[in-house]
Amino acid sequence: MSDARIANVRGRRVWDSRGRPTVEVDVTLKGGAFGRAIAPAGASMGSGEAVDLRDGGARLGGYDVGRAVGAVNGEIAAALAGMDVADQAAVDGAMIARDGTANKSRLGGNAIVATSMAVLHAAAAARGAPLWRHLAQGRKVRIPLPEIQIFGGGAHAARRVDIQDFMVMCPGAASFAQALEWTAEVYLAAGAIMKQAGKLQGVADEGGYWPAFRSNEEALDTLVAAIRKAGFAGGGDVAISLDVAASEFGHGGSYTLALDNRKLDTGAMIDMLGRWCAAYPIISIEDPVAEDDAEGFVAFTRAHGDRCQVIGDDFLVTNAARVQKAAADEAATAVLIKPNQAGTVTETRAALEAGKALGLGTIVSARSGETEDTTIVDLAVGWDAGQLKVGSFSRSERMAKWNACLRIEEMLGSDAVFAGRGALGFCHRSEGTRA
Ligand code: 2PG
Ligand code: MG
Repeated sequence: MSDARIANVRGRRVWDSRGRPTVEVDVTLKGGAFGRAIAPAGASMGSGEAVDLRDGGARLGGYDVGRAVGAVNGEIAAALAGMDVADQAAVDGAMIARDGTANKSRLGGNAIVATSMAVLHAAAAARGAPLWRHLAQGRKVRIPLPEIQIFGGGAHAARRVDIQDFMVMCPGAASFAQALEWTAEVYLAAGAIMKQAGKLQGVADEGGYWPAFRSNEEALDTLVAAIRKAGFAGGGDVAISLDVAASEFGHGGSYTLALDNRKLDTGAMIDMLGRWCAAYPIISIEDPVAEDDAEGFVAFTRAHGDRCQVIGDDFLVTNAARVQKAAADEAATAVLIKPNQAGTVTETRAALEAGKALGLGTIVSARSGETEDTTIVDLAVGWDAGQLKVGSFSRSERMAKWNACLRIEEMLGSDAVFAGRGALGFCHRSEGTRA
């Protein structure tokens, strides 16, 4: 292995899939190895997330990252100079200490996460290994079950519908490649249905069709129709997954479904989602209630967690302590893992390992603001997360990630094990579905 001490850290402004500025970081090691990563950005964010540093003001909608890039090239570069990238925890710890805030708001979650991931890439490069293999360290890993959006909504589509992500999962597929092919058929069929109905109006932030629906249920009905049209009966091989992202339209136990013109309390919200679970082939629901509704999470998981995966996203914000508490309270059966919610690779991994150790499903996830950076795919495979959420099946910031995972599956050849149905997290271990 070449000299793995950091010679140079360089940040720059690049642009994300919403046309907004974001932070890219290059890390060069003394031995010449190189790593690069770009910070993604969320739109529907948990209040407990690491906070991005943005310039504010009128220019570029306030989204510019001049100060965050300055932090990379100034304080962060100085703090990391000479450090060994083989010790990711020490590098991340140095940035956390230098930042000095609980939410990384001084140097910026965007500056810190891009640097942390660039350091990880440099460490893999120094060992001459693909990142996923570097992370697997010889352990057996699975190719994740993908969760793929067909209709966008919520904060990603000007709140045209309340529910944020209408997705499909293909637990019956034999491989990642087959899951993508089946999803492509569903995406195609959904587009044809929207066109025929005169409702094809482009795509939302993550590439799912723009949700020109009269009700949230109409979106579900259309998704079922698309699954059928694509040749799948629905429920077995191809099923539905939702990200309700309920923190966007509810707090204090009160939920306002603007499209349906309904106000619901927590109990009514859980009942409505329960009716959907009975009427539609839904196998996974993310953030069914708001991040401040811990009792709602417990009640929903108790009612439906035996047949529907219950994912905490805004609720758990990739935080190991919150994951541990949620597992102890049986407030979720799975945890979404987003590196920029935690802010460093080390903390992201801690949240994922906490989830796995406690029998929760783990889903590595992109953000609604993305780039060509495919680091999360390596994390999902190398850490054996079992599930991967990247957005829809269009737009190259999404397809770059699906395609990266296809290449890993091909590289593994006959050693590739597709996580499939077994990766889903449920309440009861009796099916042996949780590894
Ligand atoms: C989510 C993500 C991705 P955002 O809520 O899970 O769909 O959205 O990045 O806007 O938080
Ligand atoms: Mg979410």
